[in-house]
Amino acid sequence: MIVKHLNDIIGTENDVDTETWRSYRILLKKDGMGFSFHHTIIKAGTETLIWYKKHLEAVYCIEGSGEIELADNGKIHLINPGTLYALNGHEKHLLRAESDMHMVCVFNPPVTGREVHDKDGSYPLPADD
Ligand code: 9YT
Repeated sequence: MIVKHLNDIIGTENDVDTETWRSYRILLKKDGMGFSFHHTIIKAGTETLIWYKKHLEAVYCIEGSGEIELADNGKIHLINPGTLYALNGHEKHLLRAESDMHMVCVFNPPVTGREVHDKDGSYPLPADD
């Protein structure tokens, strides 16, 4: 059994801070669960282009508000506490935060640690996947 607290993650190598989001990576590939589990803060007033070509991600908002726009058709979905979106089609999208949005995120396959978006908004797969 694994037990962790957010306080065990903050300020460590599993606390990944970028211009538009900060991700506390609580469970990683090495934890052996088959997914990774993150608490992510999308920073207020930001827009992030994301396109997980090699991962599936589910995202559940627990605080804050914003929107997700699908790049293919311009469709916008509002996000507020209780909203879940699941990128089951590797959808390219723009994520905008009106206020700091706290999101619980699950990735399959799991991320390994320090991944940040490449120029397309994607994460690489580890060499053995
Ligand atoms: C919602 C989303 O994908 N935000 C970008 C960061 C990602 N959730 C992560 O690596 O934790």
